[in-house]
Amino acid sequence: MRVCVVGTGYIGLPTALMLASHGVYVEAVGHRQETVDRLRRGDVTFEEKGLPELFAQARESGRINFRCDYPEEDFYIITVPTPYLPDSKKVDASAIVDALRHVLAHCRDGAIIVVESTISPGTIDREVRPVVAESGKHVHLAHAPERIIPGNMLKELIHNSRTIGCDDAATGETIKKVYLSFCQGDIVVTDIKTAEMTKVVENTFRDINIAFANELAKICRRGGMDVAEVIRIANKHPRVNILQPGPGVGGHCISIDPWFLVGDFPEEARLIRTAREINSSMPAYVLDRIESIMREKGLSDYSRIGLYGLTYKEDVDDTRESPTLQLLEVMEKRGLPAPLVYDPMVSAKKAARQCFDYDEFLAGTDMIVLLVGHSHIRSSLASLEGKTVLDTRGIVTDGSAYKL
Ligand code: SAJ
Repeated sequence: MRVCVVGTGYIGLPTALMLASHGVYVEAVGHRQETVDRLRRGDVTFEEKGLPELFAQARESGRINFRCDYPEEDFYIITVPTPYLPDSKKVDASAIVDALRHVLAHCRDGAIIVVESTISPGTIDREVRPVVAESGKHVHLAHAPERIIPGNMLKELIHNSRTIGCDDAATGETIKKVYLSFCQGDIVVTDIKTAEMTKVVENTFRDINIAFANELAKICRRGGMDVAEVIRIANKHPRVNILQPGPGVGGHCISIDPWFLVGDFPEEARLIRTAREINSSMPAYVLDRIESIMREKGLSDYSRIGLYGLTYKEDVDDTRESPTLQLLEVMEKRGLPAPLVYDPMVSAKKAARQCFDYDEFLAGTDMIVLLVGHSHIRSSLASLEGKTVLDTRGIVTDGSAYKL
């Protein structure tokens, strides 16, 4: 089997490596020469458990090649990013369309083109099919949305169930064979629009459930109750499973996909919009908490506040849509002095007053706001002794920290 994977980012790279280390010959097409050069040298471009080992295995197999140009193949998987348009909240499929034009210019007649990137229902019909028709090429389109969670991507690539949306059963079977090279989960074949909708619905489900937890945190704060204790007890009910409140929802998936439904169905998607608004309100809510704690403790110097964590969640290095970056934006908008920021997982400069040394960060702060529950802080809670701590992630359980 031979596959061309277009996109070498968070989804494309693990997928390409997984295919190559399971007997498939892979041509991986990257957008930027610099990234392709790094990948050719065997450099892992982002942190993910097991990725360096998988990379080494794939390279040893001799079945992976990184390049910027497009090869002539029969099977393509497109994994490029799909952000949303800030004004209309609709999906921006331009990167898919761009990749598709290149694929169409090089693919063999009858090729299968699978889009893995998340898109809103109807995107293939509206934006992809016309490009294919215009090219005059005969190809089979499919949508097989990825489902893997950063932090546990490789295990989930192998064990998660997958959805394949396509126009005919025979194409579905061919695609299934490719994914079966490594995937041990159930593979469901359906139509394209159902596959598009299912993916967005999965992330929207999680967004709504996190919003519920965040709303409960606000209600419990106002009513003088401990939200962690309320959730812990409620979750003992056999049909209740409340998620955890936090400083907001980040990442390139859950904080974006629900907007596709709001953009396309503004009249109907009311609960979905409200959930998004609740989750987006959390960074400002954290700032309100910081201010009230500062008043209570007689603290007034914002430049001696320390924000711990810049990534969107624990033990990853991805800062996209991160609640901490959103909080920094809110602080700037309110004209407050920039706080110190530290994240052991982030080596690039992302904030004005970012420390790259934990001790330096500790020395410069009176109050620390825990925004991400990295393993690093979970195993060094003793270092916070003597500081005023606001814990937005439920990490400190001995009662010594302020909570959300
Ligand atoms: N979060 C909370 N409370 C929780 C759970 C999460 O505040 O109880 C926050 C996280 O801190 C983070 C955000 O939500 O900021 C999202 O994190 P996540 O771990 O829930 O999910 P992602 O964005 O890393 O990955 C999601 C997954 N989708 C679902 O679980 C339905 C993953 O399976 C998808 O493949 C991925 O989106 C994607 O690429 O679409």
